[in-house]
Amino acid sequence: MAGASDRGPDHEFIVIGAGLCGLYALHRLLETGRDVIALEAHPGLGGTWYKNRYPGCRFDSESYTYGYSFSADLLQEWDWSEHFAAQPETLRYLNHVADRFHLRRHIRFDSVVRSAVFDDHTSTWTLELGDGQRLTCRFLLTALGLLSAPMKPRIPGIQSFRGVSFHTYDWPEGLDLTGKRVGVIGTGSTGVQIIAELAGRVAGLDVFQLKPNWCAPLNNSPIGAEEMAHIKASYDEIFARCAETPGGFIHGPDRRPFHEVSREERLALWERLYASPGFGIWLGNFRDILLDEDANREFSDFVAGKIRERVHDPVTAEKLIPRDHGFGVHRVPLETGYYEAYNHESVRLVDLEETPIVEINETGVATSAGQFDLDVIVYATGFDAITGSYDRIDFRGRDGVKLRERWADGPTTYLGALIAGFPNLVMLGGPHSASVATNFPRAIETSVDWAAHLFAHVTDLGCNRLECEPGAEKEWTQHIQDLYQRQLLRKAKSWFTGYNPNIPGHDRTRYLIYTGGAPRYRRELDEVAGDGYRGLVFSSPGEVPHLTSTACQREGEQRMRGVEHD
Ligand code: NA7
Repeated sequence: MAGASDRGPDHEFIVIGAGLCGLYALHRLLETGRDVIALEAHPGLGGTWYKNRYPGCRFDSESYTYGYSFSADLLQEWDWSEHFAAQPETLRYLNHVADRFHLRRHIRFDSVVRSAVFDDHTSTWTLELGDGQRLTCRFLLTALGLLSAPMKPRIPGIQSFRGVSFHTYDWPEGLDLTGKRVGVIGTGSTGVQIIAELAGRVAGLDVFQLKPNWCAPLNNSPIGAEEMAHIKASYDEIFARCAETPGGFIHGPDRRPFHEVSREERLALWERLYASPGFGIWLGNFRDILLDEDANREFSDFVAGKIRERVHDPVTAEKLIPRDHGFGVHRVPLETGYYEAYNHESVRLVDLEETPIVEINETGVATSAGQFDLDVIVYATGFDAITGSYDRIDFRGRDGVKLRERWADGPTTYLGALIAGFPNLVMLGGPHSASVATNFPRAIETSVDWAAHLFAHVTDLGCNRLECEPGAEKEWTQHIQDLYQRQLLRKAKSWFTGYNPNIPGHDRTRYLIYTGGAPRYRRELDEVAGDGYRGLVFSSPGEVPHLTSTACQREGEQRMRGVEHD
């Protein structure tokens, strides 16, 4: 495939995606006078918040920790209405940001990227869009989202259903469920939010549960004018707090050794956390709960007790208590009235471990226990997490190497940002970065800022090509795997470990996320930058790219040293 024309590439930078991360990348690069556009697959911006429009969709990050931190004016002019805002408000916020910083005219909507091919001779990327158009750029940035490749289950007869059916990512606009018999398949964070919202509001709700998750109360509430004014006056402290916690939230772990704290004290803390807003129960709990089997079991028993208190029917309550993993080992869905949903007469829990789905037919779902006739089937079955959105684009690096094939057994990266053999491609919030297990905006600001500094360095050197060394990628990928070994989550079968029952080959651990915590991740990025971008090679087109030090890099460094000495 041809690369850039003699005039050079169409753009210096292309960002794929105009969600939370892509918007910030666009802003950051425009601010420094770069030539950049963003390509967005959908007709509107917002990514996750554009696509997830199901009833009950909302944050479980505190709203005021979720906004961008880069502009004091923006922080002061935006009011959040709830501690955990619902999707429409977040989407309004992102549109406000796009307008406020004049980003919209740099975004090309309805632009699905089908392939991205690197041309070794010109050091450019050529992108082919869904409509056949081609665009070239020097540097390609991916802001594809973590959960943007929806997965429906592989169930016989799924096409034959004559009612309305869809994945939660494609909730039909204006769908009225009044008087309908609805089936929800899947009880992850999404299913849990939908089930709580629909219970008692539809004629019948059948929940098809493969395995239960440990859920905990969101404890949401409105933010009044006075409280919002206080939040606005405290943003410096709020972001400083987020910067010091592993998850980038206001909740940080209690590092007291679990076994040295009395049972009474533990229970008092847990009661308080259960009644408190947000992820405190997961991320503000004893750190040992995520590391030590005994501590985890004791806390899981506490939460099981809460489920038994909240669900009236004891048989249903037992079915809602996970047996295969402890609390916090999977991503914890936060809920508002989820367990009480099962106290409605019109809600039935179908335990698929006991009575598996046999087929989907014209009128509904057939399990080994019988037929469930439905008007609507909602597939809340999750995503091909993190790498799925990469697999859906045909990325080809040096020598035509296909990323999809390189990553067949799991991703290999350097710093969660670079891939050996894929020059001039920088992933923002990609696999192996901290953004996956962190309050997303806090993490992507780190990734985007780091990339912006990297590009400034490339310009200062006078080079226009960057690439990571295979050895650096190997080391980082091993580091990611080692970090998992300390945590109980290494045993989990959830999207945190790349497990997905609907994707062939994803039935074993794939190491997808940086589990060392956001502060450590930032330190590691800073150290690499401080070391003159250790593990990266900078060059110009025409130079042999796999030398550890190229003429361009040597001359640039000498020049920069000269500048420093002047
Ligand atoms: P998740 O958390 O991946 O949940 C998917 C759910 O669907 C989960 O309960 C799965 O059960 C279930 N599932 C998957 N395949 C099937 C089949 N074939 N049959 C029945 N049930 C199935 O996705 P969500 O959309 O809920 O949440 C994604 C993230 O969005 C969330 O973590 C937040 O960060 C935002 P399993 O757990 O595998 O037993």
